[in-house]
Amino acid sequence: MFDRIKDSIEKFSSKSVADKEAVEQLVKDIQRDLIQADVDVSLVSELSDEIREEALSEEAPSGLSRKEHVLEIVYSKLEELLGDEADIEEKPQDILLCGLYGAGKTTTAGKLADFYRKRGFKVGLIAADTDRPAAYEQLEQLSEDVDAEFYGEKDAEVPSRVVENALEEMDADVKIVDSAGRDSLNDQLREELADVHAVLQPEETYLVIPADIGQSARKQAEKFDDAVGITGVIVTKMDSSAKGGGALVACEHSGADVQFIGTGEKMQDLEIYNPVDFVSDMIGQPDLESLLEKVEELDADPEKLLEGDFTMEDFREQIESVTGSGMMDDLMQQLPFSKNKLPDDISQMTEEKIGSYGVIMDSMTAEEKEDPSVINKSRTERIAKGSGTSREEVRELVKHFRQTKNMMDKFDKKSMKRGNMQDMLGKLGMG
Ligand SMILES: Nc1nc2c(ncn2[C@@H]2O[C@H](COP(=O)(O)OP(=O)(O)O)[C@@H](O)[C@H]2O)c(=O)[nH]1
Ligand SMILES: [Mg+2]
Repeated sequence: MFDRIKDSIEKFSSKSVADKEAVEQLVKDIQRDLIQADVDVSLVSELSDEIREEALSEEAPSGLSRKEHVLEIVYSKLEELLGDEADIEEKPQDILLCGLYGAGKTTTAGKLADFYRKRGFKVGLIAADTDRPAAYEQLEQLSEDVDAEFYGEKDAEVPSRVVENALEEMDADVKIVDSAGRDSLNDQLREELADVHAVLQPEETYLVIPADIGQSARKQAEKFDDAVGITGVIVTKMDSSAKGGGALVACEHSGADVQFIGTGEKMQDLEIYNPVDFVSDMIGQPDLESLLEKVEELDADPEKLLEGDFTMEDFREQIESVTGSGMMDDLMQQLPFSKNKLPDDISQMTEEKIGSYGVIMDSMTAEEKEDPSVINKSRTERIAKGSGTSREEVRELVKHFRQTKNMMDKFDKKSMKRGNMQDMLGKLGMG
């Protein structure tokens, strides 16, 4: 899907120097590639600005070459653009699939059945497409192929009634409902889906979208969300469209996360959405591996990589030293930033919160405290477990840290680092 970007990155990698001209060329190439993949122009322009700014203004950390530094920036920006990794729960659940004609709903129903059956669940497929005569047979056949229980009623007219009966008849851990599509989301479809939803009360309502609609996936996701309340999107036909990238980005930016992608017509052609995989592909595995290895080596000696940077430990010192003293409040008043750029009022933090932050930090590795940007979904999970807190709390801490770091970066880092607030207050004429 992102073959073009891969080529552009290869072209950049093969240059002897990563000078301004090379960076500009890379940004231009990636821009063109993303627009060809039908990614929203304003998002593309934002991303190019960010890459350009960071790659040209930041010094490469010692130990990384300039080229490696640029690649790392590109890598993280693309990952950001592609949104979050899916969070698929492997537990008993009811799933409703909805979408327009030909989106791949029925095929995906079969794929999901296969996915959960392989993970040890008893799976049932329910044919609630009463609109198309052949829909019943298609799903029945797929059920056989993937070894799932099947429920359908030939010549049924009311989908919600079929689902009602299926729920009584079926003994499955994971029940997947295949619904009817239309050419567009009209009132009839809206009503039909709402009725099915009310009867099934599914844990997951996935909108199935074909990759070839590109960035218009965003509008569609918003419309279906209004109509039935979707919990995620499955983008199909990623194997056969050049606009898949645009569709993924559009969904992720509509607030509806992509959960799975369909990559072919066969039952096993379903993947959990993971942007890191895509980006790894783009950067080229060997390059990326050597880059990450290098970063890891540097991590062993954090002084070298992040000299002078504001770390999680500094953050801890700081909240412990200034909260409750009223100092932070005074300071905030003096800062030349708009209100919305400020961290959620640090001075209001309670002892309790400081305590829980401390416990969370204790569950982080040295690497994570040095550079919290490595804290991905699975690390968040581990830290939450280890500290007996929730993922939300861990995320909140990381966010809080980031906001503070952004603010601190604008000050003399060294004086902040020593926790010497007096220094800073002095500079502001308050000491
Ligand atoms: N290449 C490819 N084809 C797919 C994929 N998913 C579905 N299809 C094809 O798209 C067509 C419509 O699929 P179907 O499941 O019947 O769509 P529905 O109308 O939404 O139920 C069929 O020919 C499928 O084989 C996919 O991920 N890749
Ligand atoms: Mg169908």
